[in-house]
Amino acid sequence: MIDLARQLTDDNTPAELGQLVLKLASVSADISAKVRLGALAGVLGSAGEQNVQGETQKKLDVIANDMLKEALLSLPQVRALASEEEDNVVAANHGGAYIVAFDPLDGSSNIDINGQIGTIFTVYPARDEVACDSAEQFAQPGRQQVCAGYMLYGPSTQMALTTGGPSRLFTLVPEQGAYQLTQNELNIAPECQEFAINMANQRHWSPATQAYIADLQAGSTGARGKDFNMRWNGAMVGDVHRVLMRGGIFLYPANTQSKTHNGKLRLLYEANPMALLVENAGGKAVVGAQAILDVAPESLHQRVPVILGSGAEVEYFQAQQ
Ligand code: AHM
Ligand code: MG
Repeated sequence: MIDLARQLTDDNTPAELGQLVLKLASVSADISAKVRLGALAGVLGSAGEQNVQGETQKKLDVIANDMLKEALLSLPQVRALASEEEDNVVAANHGGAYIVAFDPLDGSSNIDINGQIGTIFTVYPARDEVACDSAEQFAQPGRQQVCAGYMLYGPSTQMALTTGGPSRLFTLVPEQGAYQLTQNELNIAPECQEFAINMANQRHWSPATQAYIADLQAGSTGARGKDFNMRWNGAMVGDVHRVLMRGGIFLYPANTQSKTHNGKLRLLYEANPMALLVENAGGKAVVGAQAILDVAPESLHQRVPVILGSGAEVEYFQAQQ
C-alpha cells in the first residue's frame, strides 16, 4: 500500500505543498470522525447564522470551517485563506508561498439526512504584488491551481487529489487518521449514459439546455439513439465523484432566476477544483464555449454555470448551444 505522504514524495510535490496537503488530509480525518458520529457528536442541525451568500449555516459548516481555518493559519507556507463560510479573505502568514480556498462542507442540505457531504479545496501560488488579505490574491484563473481535491464523507471517506499530474483517489483508514492510495489514476471515458442535473429548475434553463435534456430523456427513441439514466445527490462532491468513477455529465447551468442567473456553484472553491480534477482525469469542464479553468475571476464568491464530465458528451452539449 502507498500512503498519501509517500505518493506526494513520489510525485515530486514541493515539500511545503506536500505538508499543506497532509494538513488538509489530517483535518479531514477529524471532520470525518465527527460526521460519522452525527447526532452523537452534536454536529447536526442549524447554527442559526447566515453566510455571505445568504444561506443558513449548518453547525457542521461552521465546525468544519473553523477546523480548517485554525489548521491552515498555523502553517507558515499559507499566506491567505478564502472559504465559502468567510465573507472576506483571511490573511495568514506573510511570506507564505501558497493561498488556499475551500468549501468546508459541501452538500450542506445532506448533513441532517446522513447523505453524502464533503470538503473541496484548492491551492494557488500567493501573489507578491498584492496584500495578504486582498481578494486580488484569489483573482487567478483555475489554470494556476497547483493542487486541487475533495474529501467525500460517504460510507468510506475518500480523497480525490491532483497536484498537476493525474487525478488520484485515496481512502481514509479511520483508525490511523491517514489516507492510502486506492486508485492510481482516474480516467473518465469520453462517452456516457448518465446525467446529473436538478430537474426542478428545468423551466428556468435556456431553450437549448432544455432541448438537450429532453433529448437525454427521450433516450433510444430520440435523437441520441441511446438511453440515459439520471442521478442527483444534491452534493457536488457526490455527483462529481460518480462522474470520476464511471463517467457521466454533471450540469448546474445558468438559469433565468435573477439570484441564480449564473447557476449556483462558486467558481473559486467549487467549479475550479472540480474542473482541474476532471481535466486531469481526461474529462472536460466548461462554461459556454470556454474551459472553466480559463475563466477570469471577477469576485471572491462569484458563481458560474458548470457543465463537466465525459469529454465527448460535454462537447455534444456545447455543440447544441
Ligand atoms: P453548498 O456548498 O452550500 O452545500 O451548496 C452547493 C451544493 C452543491 O454541492 C450541489 O451541487 C448543489 O448545491 C445542489 O443544489 P440544489 O439544491 O439545487 O440541488
Ligand atoms: Mg458547496
